[in-house]
Amino acid sequence: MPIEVAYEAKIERLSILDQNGKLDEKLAKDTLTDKQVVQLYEHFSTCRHYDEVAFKLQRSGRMGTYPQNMGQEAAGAVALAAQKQDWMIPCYRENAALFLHGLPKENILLHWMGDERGNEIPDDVNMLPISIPIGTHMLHAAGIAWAMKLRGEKGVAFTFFGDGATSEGDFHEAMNFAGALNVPVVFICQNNGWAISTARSKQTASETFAQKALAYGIKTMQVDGNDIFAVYKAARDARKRAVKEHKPFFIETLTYRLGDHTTADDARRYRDADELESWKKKDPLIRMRKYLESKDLWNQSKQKKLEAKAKEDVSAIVKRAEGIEKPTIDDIFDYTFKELPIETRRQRDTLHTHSLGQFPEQETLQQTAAPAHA
Ligand SMILES: Cc1ncc(C[n+]2csc(CCOP(=O)(O)OP(=O)(O)O)c2C)c(N)n1
Ligand SMILES: [Mg+2]
Repeated sequence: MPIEVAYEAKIERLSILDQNGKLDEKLAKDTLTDKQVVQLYEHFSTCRHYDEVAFKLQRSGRMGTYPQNMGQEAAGAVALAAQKQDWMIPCYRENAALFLHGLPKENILLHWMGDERGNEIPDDVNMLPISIPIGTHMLHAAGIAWAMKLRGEKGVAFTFFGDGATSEGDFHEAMNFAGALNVPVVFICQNNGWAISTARSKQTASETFAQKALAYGIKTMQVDGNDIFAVYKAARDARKRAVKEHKPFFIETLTYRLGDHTTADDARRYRDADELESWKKKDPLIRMRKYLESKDLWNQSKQKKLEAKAKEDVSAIVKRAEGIEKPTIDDIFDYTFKELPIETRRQRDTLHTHSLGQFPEQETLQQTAAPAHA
């Protein structure tokens, strides 16, 4: 028997708008309209300001940890490719896409303020709450896509995760499931170069993250993740294919985390300053602005207006998040058990009359005890 080639593959990388704001007109054909680019620029700029404000809220003790999205806003273009019936199953660095798909902007602040109500998704928005465990939500995405396929619905599940998530078992399980069962899920791997302090070079020996999809029979490509045209086109085409053929698709976006991992991190301790500087030049917002200015669609006065509006909008969002009625401590009891066990009922009933850690009087115990037959 001769030696035959059992499998050969190539991974394409798509780039349409370069870092100088220059557009490849041919590839950009039938993608985003000027109006959409302006809308996205305004939206992403507002998200960038939101990010800065969230950082300050944490620093001033008004919020818990927060993971800045700065530099990765272009992934939000996925939401323009998505339809209302599609699902978003996110990680924690996709604010721009989630807001576009209908998540109220105060929800993310509430989440990081430790308020569970930040995870309440409006009924008419197909989205799961942000996932802090990395990779686990990819299985939920594959399951949602499978359900849509079984029900004959024309929807797609878009799920976002990072380069670090690809080292989790859940990543492989979700990919295997999606490939073997042919379900309409679009995997978006945001390769931002780092998983906290683990550099991409230490994460995997694989030349690309995209090629991991091939092992599961899933078509795949890389895109410039800071290029809205490339992100949009890849997501739109993946969606079309997913709906038509019920097939998954994998997109690796090449992007960069311009901030620290979270407010609990200091990336200067492990990251090269030159690397950061080189990626600042590839910032998605800078190239969008250059592009819009080159087409006379943007100028300094519009920029000023936008900055003022973003300030106003974000401060209203913070006001809404901080102004929400505080939960009472009774909520722990009212929403954890369907029927309170006797011990817990005792704790609830004595909560308002005793300081924490004190045992109630014996009479109180007897008063609150349930009948023996209950
Ligand atoms: C299952 C699980 N293991 C470990 C962690 C701790 N952890 C939080 S973020 C992170 C790195 C994630 O890196 P990546 O997937 O590249 O996403 P990025 O933060 O860069 O957006 C890790 C290991 C976690 N959240 N979940
Ligand atoms: Mg990462």
